[in-house]
Amino acid sequence: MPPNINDIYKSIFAEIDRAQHVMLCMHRKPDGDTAGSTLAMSHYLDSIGRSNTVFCIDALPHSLQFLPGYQKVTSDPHVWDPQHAAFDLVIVFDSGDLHYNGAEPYVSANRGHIRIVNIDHHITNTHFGDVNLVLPASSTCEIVHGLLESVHGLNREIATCLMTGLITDTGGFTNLATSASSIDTASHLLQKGVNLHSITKQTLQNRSVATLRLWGRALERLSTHSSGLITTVITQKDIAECGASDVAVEGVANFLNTLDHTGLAKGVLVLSESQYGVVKGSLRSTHPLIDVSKLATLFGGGGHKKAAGFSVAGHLFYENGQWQITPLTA
Ligand SMILES: [Mn+2]
Repeated sequence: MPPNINDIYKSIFAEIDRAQHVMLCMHRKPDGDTAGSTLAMSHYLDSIGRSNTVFCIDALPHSLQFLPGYQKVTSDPHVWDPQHAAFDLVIVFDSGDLHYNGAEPYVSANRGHIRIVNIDHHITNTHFGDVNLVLPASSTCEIVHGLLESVHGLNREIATCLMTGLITDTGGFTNLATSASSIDTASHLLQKGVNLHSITKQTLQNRSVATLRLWGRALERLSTHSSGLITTVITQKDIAECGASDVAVEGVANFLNTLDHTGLAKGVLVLSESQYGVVKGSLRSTHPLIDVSKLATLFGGGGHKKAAGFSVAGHLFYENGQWQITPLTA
C-alpha cells in the first residue's frame, strides 16, 4: 500500500526539524514551477527560523525575477563546500532525477552525511530521495501547497511563488495538467492576495521581439511526418542571429501544441541546440492516445504524458533537404 500522504508530510517536517541548514535545489534551466516551489519553501523555512540556501546550477531567467526572494538564488558551487554552511538536508524540487536537476555531483560528494527530500510531479521520477513526495499533480507548486497548507504555513509571498508554478505548468490553466485540484489550489492562493493577472503577464506574455523572431524561424521550418509528429529545429546560429537567449526556445513547443490534433498531427517535437553542445528535444501532445514521455524515455529523457523532453549529444545541420543531428560519438 502506498504511504499515507499525511505521513509523508510528517516525515518531511521531521527532516526539517532535525536539520541545521537546508539546501534547496531547483532544476537546471529553471522554470516557474521549480523556481516557485523552491522559493516558497525557502520563505517557509525563513518563517520558522531555519537557515537555508537556494541553489540552481543556472541563473533565473529575467521573466522570473519578479518572484519574491529571487535574489537568494545562487549558482555559486562553493555553497556546497561544507565550510560554507553545515548543510545536512537537501530538498530537490520538480526534478525527475538528480542528473536532470544538475546538483548530482555536489549531492554525491556529500551523500554520507546528508538526507534528501524529493518533491516532484513527474511520472518518470526515480524516487531518489530518503523521503519522496512524488504525486501526479499539475505542478510541484500544487504539491508544495498541500505540504505547507498542512501546517498553515502559507503567506502572500509563498502564495505568489506557488501560483507562478501553477500558471506556468498549466499554461495559464488551459492545458491537460489542469485539474479540479489545481483550480482549488489557485482559488486558495487567490484568497491569500496573489495577483493572478500580473503573474500571468510576467510568465506567459511580455515576450521580446527577439523571441518572436526566433519563433518565426521555428514556424517556417515546421515539417509533418507520416507518424503524426510535427517537428521543427532551432540552432545556436538562429538564437545568435535573432539576438535571443536560450530561454526564448522554451515557449516554442508549448505554442506549437496549439495545433489541431484531430487530424494527422498527433504531437510536436522541437529540436534545439543548447549551449551545452547537446541537442534538446521538447515533446508535446494533446492527443488522448499519445504518451510522449515514452518517446522521451527512449532517448534517455522523461517527463509527463503530454509534455516531456530529452537531450542527446550532437549538433543540428541541414543536408539533402532535411535537418539532421550529427551522429553520436562514443
Ligand atoms: Mn513542473
